[in-house]
Amino acid sequence: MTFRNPAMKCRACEQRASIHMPQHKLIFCREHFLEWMLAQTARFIKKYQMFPPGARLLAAVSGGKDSLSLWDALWRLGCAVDGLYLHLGIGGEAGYSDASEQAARRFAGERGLALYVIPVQQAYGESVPQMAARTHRGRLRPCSVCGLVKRYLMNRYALEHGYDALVTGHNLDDEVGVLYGNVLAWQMDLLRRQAPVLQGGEGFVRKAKPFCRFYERETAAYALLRGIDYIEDECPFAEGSTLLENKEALNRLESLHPGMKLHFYSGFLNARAQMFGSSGTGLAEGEESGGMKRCPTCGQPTQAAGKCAWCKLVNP
Ligand code: Q46
Ligand code: ZN
Ligand code: ZN
Repeated sequence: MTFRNPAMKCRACEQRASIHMPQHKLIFCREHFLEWMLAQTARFIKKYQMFPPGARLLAAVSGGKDSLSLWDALWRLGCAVDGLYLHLGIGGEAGYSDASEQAARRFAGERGLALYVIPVQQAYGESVPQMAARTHRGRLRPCSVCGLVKRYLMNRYALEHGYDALVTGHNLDDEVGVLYGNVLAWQMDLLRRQAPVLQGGEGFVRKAKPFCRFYERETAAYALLRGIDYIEDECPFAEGSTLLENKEALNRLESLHPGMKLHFYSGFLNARAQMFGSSGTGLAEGEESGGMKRCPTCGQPTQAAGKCAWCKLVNP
């Protein structure tokens, strides 16, 4: 992941380089790379007006390199940021959920940060794979049920505990992978909602992605060079997903044209400013369709009248 060629010198201090980023034409030692990542994170937060100084933030933590690196960076930038981990009950050979919870707990413990854990099976009677197996929605696509569970529980937790914004560790590879899929299918409603920050309101917490312009390689290097002990295993359900296929296709293009992923994303943000009037801010889910209704069971927003998708899932 890191670049160690004794002939390569850091651009800032002439010490031995640790990382080469041809897409930015930058070469840095460990210290200057970590400094650059923090400065860039602060710049993106400001540029896209993600949240004001002093905002109370909740980081969605998975135990992986992106979310732990983001939590670390925001903490070092002086943000007030707690963590939320959802134990989804995903097993696999490596006991994915147990191992990732341990990584998140270790990280928080080492830094004295507050981490809240929601054990889904204990709290709602079923793990996410069990919910998926029981329902038509999830039988072939567990990620669809998992996405619903994560969106609902994180949003609700953040609102009920008075956080100003929920921050997630999505990186550039995630963003362009989703963007590519949405463009291929011309999903205009999803394109409208894909932005570095989604404004809150009407039962939705504000959501921000401060790492959305970092390559996955950069967030991995941040975790490695910072000594963050993250879980390397991917969720067993991620294998074979369309998102992974999209990412691989884009990686092939990137290897031919360094910087291509960043151009694709920043070009999209410019185009979205022309199409929707804002480059960096998207509307909360459902807002563009003319307001939301309230779920009669849990009070959370829902597009259709009657029970929300979460209540239908856990209480059919
Ligand atoms: S955790 Fe859940 Fe992901 Fe696993 S089941 Fe799919 S959505 S892949 S980010
Ligand atoms: Zn240096
Ligand atoms: Zn509901």
